[in-house]
Amino acid sequence: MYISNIYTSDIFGVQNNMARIMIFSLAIVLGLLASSSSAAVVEHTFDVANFAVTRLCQSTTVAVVNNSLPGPTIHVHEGDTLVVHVNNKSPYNISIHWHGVFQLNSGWADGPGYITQCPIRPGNSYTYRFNITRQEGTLWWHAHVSVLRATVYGALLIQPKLGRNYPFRRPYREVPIILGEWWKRNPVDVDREALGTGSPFPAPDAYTINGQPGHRYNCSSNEMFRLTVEQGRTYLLRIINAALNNQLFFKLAGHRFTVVAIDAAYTNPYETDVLVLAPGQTIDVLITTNQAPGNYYMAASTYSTSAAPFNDNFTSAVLHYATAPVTATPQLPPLPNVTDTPTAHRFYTSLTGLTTSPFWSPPPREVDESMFVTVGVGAEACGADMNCSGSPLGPRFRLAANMNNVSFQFPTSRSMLEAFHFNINGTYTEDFPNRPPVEFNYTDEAVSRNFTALWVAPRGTKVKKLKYNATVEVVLQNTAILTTENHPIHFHGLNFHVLAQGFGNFNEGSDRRSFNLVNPQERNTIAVPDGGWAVIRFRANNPGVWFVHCHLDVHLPWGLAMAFAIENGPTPSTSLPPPPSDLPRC
Ligand SMILES: *[C@@H]1O[C@H](CO)[C@@H](O)[C@H](O)[C@H]1NC(C)=O
Ligand SMILES: *[C@@H]1O[C@H](CO)[C@@H](O)[C@H](O)[C@H]1NC(C)=O
Ligand SMILES: *[C@@H]1O[C@H](CO)[C@@H](O)[C@H](O)[C@H]1NC(C)=O
Ligand SMILES: *[C@@H]1O[C@H](CO)[C@@H](O)[C@H](O)[C@H]1NC(C)=O
Ligand SMILES: *[C@@H]1O[C@H](CO)[C@@H](O)[C@H](O)[C@H]1NC(C)=O
Ligand SMILES: *[C@@H]1O[C@H](CO)[C@@H](O)[C@H](O)[C@H]1NC(C)=O
Ligand SMILES: *[C@@H]1O[C@H](CO)[C@@H](O)[C@H](O)[C@H]1NC(C)=O
Ligand SMILES: *[C@@H]1O[C@H](CO)[C@@H](O)[C@H](O)[C@H]1NC(C)=O
Ligand SMILES: *[C@@H]1O[C@H](CO)[C@@H](O)[C@H](O)[C@H]1NC(C)=O
Ligand SMILES: *[C@@H]1O[C@H](CO)[C@@H](O)[C@H](O)[C@H]1NC(C)=O
Ligand SMILES: *[C@@H]1O[C@H](CO)[C@@H](O)[C@H](O)[C@H]1NC(C)=O
Ligand SMILES: *[C@@H]1O[C@H](CO)[C@@H](O)[C@H](O)[C@H]1NC(C)=O
Ligand SMILES: [Cu+2]
Repeated sequence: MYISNIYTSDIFGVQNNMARIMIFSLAIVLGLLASSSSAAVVEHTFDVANFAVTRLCQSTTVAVVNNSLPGPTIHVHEGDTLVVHVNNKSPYNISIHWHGVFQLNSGWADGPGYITQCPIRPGNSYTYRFNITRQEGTLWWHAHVSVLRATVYGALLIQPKLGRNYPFRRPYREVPIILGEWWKRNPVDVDREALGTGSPFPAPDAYTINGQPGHRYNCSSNEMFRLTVEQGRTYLLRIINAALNNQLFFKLAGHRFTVVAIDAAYTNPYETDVLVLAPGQTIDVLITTNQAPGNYYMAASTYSTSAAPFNDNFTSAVLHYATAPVTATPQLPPLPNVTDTPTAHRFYTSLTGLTTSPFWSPPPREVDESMFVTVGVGAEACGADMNCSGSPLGPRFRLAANMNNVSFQFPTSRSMLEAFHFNINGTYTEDFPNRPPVEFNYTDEAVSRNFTALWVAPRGTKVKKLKYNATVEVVLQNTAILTTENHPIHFHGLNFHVLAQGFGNFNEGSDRRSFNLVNPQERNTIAVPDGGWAVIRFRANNPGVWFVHCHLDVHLPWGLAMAFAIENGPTPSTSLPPPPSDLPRC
């Protein structure tokens, strides 16, 4: 009935550590390692190519890595160097982003197309080379050109270096759980059509867990991820939301979760029976297999705050106790309502950072740069070469999006990082504003409806330049223009602390008093509340150009993005080295 599949090999733990220890000992015997260092070079090859994937009884040719969906899971230890040779054997321009990796002094390996590199063209290769430092937990990798990340993605799991432990009880096994979306048509074609007609990106035909839809979709009952567990053990589930456009609730029948990390930053343990992840976010949870032997469904369903299309069914997988009959009907967890903002908000705001983590750094108390950034959708004239008959705004307009009334325009002639590093004019301008040009009641839908002049933001490729080590506070304020919506804003190259979140307009007087400067959560992607705001702080300690954008993929070509350009520090170790010689050029 169920297919116990490819993922078995990814459930690592004891065996994997044994292998590492053996390699480690061998290295000492060979005298290859200096006394205390256990850092390894982990090397992989990714072949990106079109491949016929069968889901929902239908075969669809899509780009994937190494003929698998999801692609290979990468295992590293903190302190390792990761080297990945990417060969583009697909017909598309691609690049790979290592989502959440700091890329300290290695911005050339970050991956977003036209930001830190030009795409790898078909037939070409590029080697990503970077260190994994001062972060542990679950991250992931995905394509960062067009919508290719719909099928080009996989897990990147970071364990403590040998000799160090997790700041929680040692799990018996670790299991990646990657949530995704599946279309019966190649997403690249779906995207071309949506962009060409100004229509919204259509809902996926299914959500998936580890690439499989589960039992709720037509013709998918054999396509299910199954995790076999032993009684009375602790498992670490490393959950990733790799979906393009949907936030997802996640539940597991009969079991509670203890959250121990988010976005590869440790949290204080937080007990809950429901999780919510915005696209781009990850959560590490412990579960204990202390229930009656049997089968239990895990399931993920939409959390939606907008009128955008979503799939109204849910994806499922089975947690199977080894001693129970495989045929026993699994229990289903009750899932929250699609619009259950109180449940999502409770989860998002209950997490706090673990100040005893070896990588904890307190949020900056003094702020050098203070920004107030509006985030939201808007409109744009339909292009002369387009037919916007599918646009919800009528044929003359299509949907767009902006930050502080600048709708981000990708450059085409070179990457922004090359322009920054080599001081070349004309690729971007340094005038991203600290505040929106017009102050209005940002979250009042009546104001937004009445003043249509607010809708259209000019396109621009603007950065905010930062001195090395500057401390920055950003109030992210959602707007009600056209519609309110929760936007998950992702920062490349940095984690930030989340000091506070709320609904309505940020209030300088009262909301500032609610800041958590003691143990705020640390993340790389913040789901800014629907019709609300979030305040974050970070230290600009990583030279380079760092993309900041909505991780709802559909909002990226619409322009919901900006970038920080962080200058070099005073020393070589605080400066960005020159690019590798194989960096793809335009
Ligand atoms: C991907 O496939 C290539 C070519 O078959 C192989 O050399 C490589 O080891 C594979 N990589 C991973 C991470 O499995
Ligand atoms: C990465 O780590 C290696 C080995 O420790 C070191 O030689 C190299 O300088 C590091 N690279 C960067 C960009 O920090
Ligand atoms: C979800 O799938 C189940 C099982 O196939 C089906 O009974 C149900 O009608 C579906 N719901 C929706 C909203 O499509
Ligand atoms: C599933 O199949 C049934 C029966 O063939 C059909 O009526 C229904 O519309 C299908 N649902 C979806 C979501 O395709
Ligand atoms: C979800 O909530 C909406 C708004 O409160 C309500 O209209 C709808 O009936 C609810 N759906 C379910 C399945 O409870
Ligand atoms: C735009 O597309 C619609 C639907 O495909 C079609 O009916 C219409 O004729 C097209 N308009 C133009 C100007 O091509
Ligand atoms: C770049 O632009 C600045 C400001 O307009 C100007 O001062 C500088 O000379 C230009 N540099 C080059 C290389 O053109
Ligand atoms: C903004 O609009 C909201 C919703 O209409 C209203 O409740 C609030 O009082 C307004 N705020 C200000 C400062 O006018
Ligand atoms: C919006 O326009 C309507 C009709 O002109 C008016 O009654 C209302 O006061 C306006 N609302 C705002 C917030 O300006
Ligand atoms: C955005 O800029 C345009 C062009 O300068 C202006 O017409 C519009 O009112 C601005 N909108 C906002 C919300 O500031
Ligand atoms: C950057 O800030 C950190 C933390 O305050 C400090 O330890 C470091 O010396 C600073 N570096 C420079 C180059 O200013
Ligand atoms: C692929 O990338 C190259 C280099 O940036 C660019 O010239 C070309 O137009 C791109 N092709 C497509 C189909 O986007
Ligand atoms: Cu968005």
